[in-house]
Amino acid sequence: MKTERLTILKQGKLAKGPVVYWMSRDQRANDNWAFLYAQKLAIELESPLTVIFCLVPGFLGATLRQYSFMIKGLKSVQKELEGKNIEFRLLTGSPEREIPEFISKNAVSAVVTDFDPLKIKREWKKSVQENTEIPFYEVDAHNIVPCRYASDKQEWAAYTFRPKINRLLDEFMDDFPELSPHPYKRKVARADFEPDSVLDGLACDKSVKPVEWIKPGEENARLMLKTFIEEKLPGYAELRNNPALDYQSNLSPYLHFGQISAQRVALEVSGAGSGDSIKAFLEELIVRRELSDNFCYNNPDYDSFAGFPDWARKSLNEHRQDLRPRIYTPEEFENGRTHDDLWNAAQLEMVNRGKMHGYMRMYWAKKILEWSETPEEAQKTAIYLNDRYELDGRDPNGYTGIAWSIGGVHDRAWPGRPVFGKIRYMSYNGLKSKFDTDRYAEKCLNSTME
Ligand code: FAD
Ligand code: FO1
Repeated sequence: MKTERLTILKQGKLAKGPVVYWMSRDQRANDNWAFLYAQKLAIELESPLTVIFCLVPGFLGATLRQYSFMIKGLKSVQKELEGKNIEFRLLTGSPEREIPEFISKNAVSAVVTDFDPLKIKREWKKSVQENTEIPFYEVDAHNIVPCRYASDKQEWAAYTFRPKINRLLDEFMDDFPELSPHPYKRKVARADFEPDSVLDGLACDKSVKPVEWIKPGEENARLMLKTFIEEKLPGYAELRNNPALDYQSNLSPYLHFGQISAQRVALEVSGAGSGDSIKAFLEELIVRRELSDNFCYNNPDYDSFAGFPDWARKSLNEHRQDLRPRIYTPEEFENGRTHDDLWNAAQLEMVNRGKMHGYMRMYWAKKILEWSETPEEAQKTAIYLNDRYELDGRDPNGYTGIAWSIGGVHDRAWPGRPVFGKIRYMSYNGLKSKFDTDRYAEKCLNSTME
């Protein structure tokens, strides 16, 4: 593994027990640099290897829809590890308490965890670091070019970030070794878990039901990738921004939960050729996605108005008193009860399918800005609804996508207009000129969780 992926959070003193991989963002057995590093360490120390996942009830407002997808995915990880002599334990509670407790009860010799720029994750790690004595490592298993290495500051836009990524890409598109069967084993009772009983006992909002059209887990993620490459990739450049059609990969729920590696996706897609569609897809998968991690890692205000660039804050402030053509409450937004049939259709698609078409997400968020009292309230409503219904929510891509739409992050200033100021505007008629909006609305009205 390239050492640039590794950060030593704590030197510490080795103990005698197993090496632990504290899995959090990258919830997969294969193509996982953090997991591979933990195994390398365990083999060097001639120690057993244990994976722990700390299940946190009410994580950033997650509902049954997201927990069901995640926990069923974790079950498939546990099954895969049985054959490799690697223990998988599901802990439940706050990591600040559960992780140090597991470490001391099991005389854990060292801990490896995966990288995540979100504030809540960094707080967890800081607390664990302060309450344990053993070595604590972090490996960026999510980005192809490690986030901390790609750039040492918040990037202004995709055009400033792209050259830094492209210069390093070949070096970091190295192939993954296999996760081998582990030579050392602990004599402890197995700790199996049953997804349905874990979900029954989990305190979370169960009114947002799981969706059926997409199945969780590494195997299903690879199938979705295969289908995308074979059936949609050739048309991606031309049709990906047409919400009436379905030319996106549908990989974001898998990428969000780390059930597939973005590096694996990039390796397979690059292997399929080098045309415009491949370039367009890799731009989104690598530059746009890793730019989101760069934004969230370098800007602690990634989820608030303060995180917008100066020009955008100034412009939105100058237009605070502008008359809003409409004002909707969060409930009216949530129930898709606005005057705009296309906005309502997109909201229905998100509620029913857990995944709104990418092109409509921009329009959806921008209209929330136009129809809310203040930009702060708009951002709050957009984050709340996105994270409540989307399978890929609670993700750096989401905070960044909403900050781009409402606060001009990674975008430039546009000619001023009421309410928006210099924030890029999108119009209903603009959509009508771009794709068959009736067909899209029809698709959404017929959408179900199936
Ligand atoms: P594809 O077009 O197949 O793209 C493949 C992958 O590339 C995506 O899974 C994603 O990882 C990456 N990607 C594509 N577009 C973007 C983008 N604009 N920014 C960053 N990465 C991108 N994405 C999320 O993963 N979670 C979210 O919560 C989320 N919220 C968003 C909110 C708004 C307001 C906007 C404008 C965008 C949001 N996005 C979010 C980014 C993008 O819309 C989704 O990643 C994409 O639609 C996911 O569907 P897909 O995997 O089928 O996309
Ligand atoms: N990560 C955890 O380590 N433990 C959890 O219980 C957990 C729940 C969860 C629920 C919904 C969701 O969208 C994400 C969740 N995550 C959890 C975090 C996730 O693994 C990602 O790391 C971040 O959300 C994105 O960086």
